[in-house]
Amino acid sequence: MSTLVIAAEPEPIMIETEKTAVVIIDMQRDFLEPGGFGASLGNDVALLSRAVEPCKRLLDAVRAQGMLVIHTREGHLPDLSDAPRAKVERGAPSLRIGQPGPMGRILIRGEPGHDIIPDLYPKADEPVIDKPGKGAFYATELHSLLQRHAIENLVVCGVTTEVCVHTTVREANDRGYRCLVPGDCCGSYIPAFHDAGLGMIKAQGGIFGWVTDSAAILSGLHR
Ligand code: C5J
Repeated sequence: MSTLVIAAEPEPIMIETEKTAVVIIDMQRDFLEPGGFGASLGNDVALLSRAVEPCKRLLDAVRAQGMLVIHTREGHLPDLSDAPRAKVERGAPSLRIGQPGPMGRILIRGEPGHDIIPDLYPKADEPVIDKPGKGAFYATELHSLLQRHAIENLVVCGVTTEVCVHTTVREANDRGYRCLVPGDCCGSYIPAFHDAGLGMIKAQGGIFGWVTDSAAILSGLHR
């Protein structure tokens, strides 16, 4: 087991690699690729794709250490039985969950847009958590999976910073996990929300967790 000290805000954090999992939130084609759901809503997907290279470097490094890597995907069953009406009935009718989009039915499991982008594709032995909500703990097996691996710390990255990353960090914090968020491995369509989201995590002595960047984690791993 290696113990790492990672430079972070509001203060450095010490983590043991065997008790730490990397959770990559929703790096799905529909959110990140031109022609996907995010782009069809008028968003500039380049703002999210900036996070891909840092995530890749982080993934390569933590995989080399044998650390647990978990991927998540936001999406629903084809019959929408796991999608609350209040969620489905939001936004322009033609762009709602389940409607045909540029990459298949929007946010439906098994559709091309629901899949993870090729650059960050999960390895065969890496768990993929399909989640119907914004948070990765709601209605999923994530907590029991982490408990089985005796995980105490999470490195949480992915998209979008203020929605699914933030919700997951809040859920994890309430369940007793220490969360470290590398800001350059996260992205938002709204830069001010990205900055505010990271600011909220580290404020008040790290009320939800710690904020760092991929370089600091890599340097902690290689020290
Ligand atoms: C995620 C969303 N993944 N913004 N979803 O953040 O709806």
